[in-house]
Amino acid sequence: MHERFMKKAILAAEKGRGKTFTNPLVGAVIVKGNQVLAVGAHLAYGDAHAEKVAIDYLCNTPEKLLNSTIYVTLEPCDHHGKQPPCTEAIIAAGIRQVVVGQVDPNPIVSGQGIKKLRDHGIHVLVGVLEEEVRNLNRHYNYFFEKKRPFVALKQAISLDGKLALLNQRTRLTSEYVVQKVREERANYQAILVGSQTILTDNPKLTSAINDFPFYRVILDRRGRVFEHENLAVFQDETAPVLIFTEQSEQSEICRTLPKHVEVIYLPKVLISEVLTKLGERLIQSVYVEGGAKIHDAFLSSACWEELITYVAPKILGGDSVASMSSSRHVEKVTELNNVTIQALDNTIKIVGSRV
Ligand code: AOF
Ligand code: ZN
Repeated sequence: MHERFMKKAILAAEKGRGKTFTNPLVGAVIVKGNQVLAVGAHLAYGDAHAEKVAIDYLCNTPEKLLNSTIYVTLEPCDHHGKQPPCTEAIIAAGIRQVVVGQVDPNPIVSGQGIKKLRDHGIHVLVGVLEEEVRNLNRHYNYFFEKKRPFVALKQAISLDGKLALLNQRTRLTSEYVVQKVREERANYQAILVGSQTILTDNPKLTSAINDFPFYRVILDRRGRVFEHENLAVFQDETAPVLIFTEQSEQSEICRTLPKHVEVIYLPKVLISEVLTKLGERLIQSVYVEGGAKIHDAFLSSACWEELITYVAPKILGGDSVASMSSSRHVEKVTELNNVTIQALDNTIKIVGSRV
């Protein structure tokens, strides 16, 4: 029975997908005598929390809330943020039982909400459909639990494991798959590429949905992109651009860069350092689009969780660019886990995790 109502809360939570960054997807369902009285969801960043939406739905018949049960996918908050604490709304409404999908790993909550409810004599049950509930906010959970952004590496390759012709923009997948990738980007808070990709492809790196904080990140040790002020990422101001470089002599160039571009100097552009800096900006997830050297750097750093590969029925051969290549010597095979395979148009999509 608990599972049935929690499933309904999960479905409600999905309504906010892509619109709540950096807040989680949350759904809530109020039940009394096995009957659903109200459903709520967190629909946009900064907006009302799911619990409050469901409670407010019954504002004209508050007596219905007395002795009811609220199912909520994430532990109710107990802090004053952009919204008032949901614990207080639950207590004031006279709700008798709270069924929670998962504890909120965000340190501003993490157990405080559950404690507050129990201190007020409310019965709290934790962990119903926990795995499904955790899947709603994979990146959010990862970020707060591991204290670094979730990283997915994405590549489109030919049948011979190549990425592109030498120094040429090379389209491997169909327009349909390109659109799917743009939609996939919308599940992440940042896209990351190397300077070679910027110089060869001149992409805008925008996502299909642009109404949430979204970053475009460029790793450019030698500061090569600064010599090309007409690049699409400089012209398109719809999302901030962060450029990581080892070139400290950028002050003159930085003055002439558009306002949406920020340069971050690191003595050495190490993947772990880059991720620390992105984490400090509360970026919970990064979609790494290559090219070959950037992917290889992530591979060797072990700072990644998922590899998404699109295999197109094309052959490049010759001196074309190999996927994930560098001069680094390797002696062991990296095997992926939890592999899923899907056919998209004439392309095969393979997703696997590092652990
Ligand atoms: C949400 N929606 O339905 C729930 C959240 O700044 P605030 O007040 O919006 O608080 C954001 C935090 O509140 C969020 O990171 C999470 O820890 C907690 N619960 N947040 O945006 C919700 N229940
Ligand atoms: Zn809340």
